[in-house]
Amino acid sequence: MSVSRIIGVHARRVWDSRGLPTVEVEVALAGGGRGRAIAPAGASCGSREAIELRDGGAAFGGKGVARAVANVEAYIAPALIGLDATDQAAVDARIEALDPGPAFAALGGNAVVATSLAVLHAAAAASGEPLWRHLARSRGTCPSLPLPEIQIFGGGAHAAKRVDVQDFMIMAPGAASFDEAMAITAEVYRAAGRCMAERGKLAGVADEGGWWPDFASNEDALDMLMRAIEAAGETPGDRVVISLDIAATQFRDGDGYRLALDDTRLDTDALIEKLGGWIDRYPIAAIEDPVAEDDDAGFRAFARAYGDRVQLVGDDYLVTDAARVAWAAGEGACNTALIKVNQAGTVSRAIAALDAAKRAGWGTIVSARSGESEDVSISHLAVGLDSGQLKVGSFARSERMAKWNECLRIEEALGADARFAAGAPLAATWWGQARAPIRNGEYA
Ligand code: 2PG
Ligand code: MG
Repeated sequence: MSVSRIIGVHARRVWDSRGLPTVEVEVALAGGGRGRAIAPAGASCGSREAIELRDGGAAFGGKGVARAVANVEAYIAPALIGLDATDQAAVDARIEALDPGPAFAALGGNAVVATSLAVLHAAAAASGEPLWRHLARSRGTCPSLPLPEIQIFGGGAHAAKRVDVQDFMIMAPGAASFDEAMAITAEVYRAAGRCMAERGKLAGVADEGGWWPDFASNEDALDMLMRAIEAAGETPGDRVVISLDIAATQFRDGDGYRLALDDTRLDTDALIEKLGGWIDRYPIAAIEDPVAEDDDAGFRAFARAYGDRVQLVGDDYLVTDAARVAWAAGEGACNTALIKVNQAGTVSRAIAALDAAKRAGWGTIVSARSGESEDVSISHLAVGLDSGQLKVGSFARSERMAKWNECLRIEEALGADARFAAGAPLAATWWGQARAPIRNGEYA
């Protein structure tokens, strides 16, 4: 314990990929080990997430983090000094005891997540191992490289709601390695840029690095994605499949949904029918938050209709909460959990949610937020926790590429022991099923 005893916790304000303030925490251990982490930030947030503490007022659009930084220094640091960094559960329990509400509204979820992750990094440093190996060894799991889920077009809250769907993504479950999945995605991403340029629609990128969505309709974006996959020399539905984050909470309208781009209002059944039409028409293997976070009946109905054909991913719906995951499993409302540490607040709570999903036989996808930084913790979490899948945003901007590139380093370090997407057998199954309805050339 003595080398891994926490002797210092320090917070500072740094800046994220949207140019907004965020919290960085450094943890120092008696044996010289150090850990550092930066809080990410969402734009389309679930209402049950850990709450980001922001200063309000005029500066930085009210997004200052002076109070969150001060909370680390004044309350969290003194409570953690002397604790053993390798006992993450005890560290996180001590933080929870300071702010026993479910959402860390007093301390700030941003203060908490940066601290909890920094302690994890420090513990890995004390053990002399990279974080992914430390996690895998201490939990007795076999590390695996995740199947990447990568955004090609941004949308929704990440692109001024220029298109309703938030993330138009691809996965390459037909790749033989993480490295090959990156290479395939690189070609599709660049081809998408060329296709947009040919149409005179190339206009930079959205918040997560996906091409800016200048489309006439949501289907127009899907057709363009199909074209990009083909222009990259791939057959849609063969090595490459489509995945969507609908983020439907963002366009909830009373008890229905308003699709601004299509200028239509749909009830839950009509929205599900519309998405079902897309599943029939395009090689879609995963759909996240197809209905809003408060639409329990909608989640169950979607699961009944399409849960055996696509991954049904809960993000805003499950908010990385173990109890909600277990409850939703009982309801048959999802089959995959998105895991975002800052939704939960602490590393321990996030891992509990991941474990609950695995116990339910679900898939798990470790995920970044739309506001990110150079922090690569999630790459290590995905490998070390054998999540099976990793969602980071697009194939541009260094806050995204840092995480993909870290996975490449880990794959190389594992060498012959590297297993790719081994924890994602469900995704492979869904991919197989998604292939059946593909009819090439049937899209516009
Ligand atoms: C999501 C994430 C990442 P945000 O909805 O899955 O795409 O977005 O961080 O804005 O919640
Ligand atoms: Mg989402």
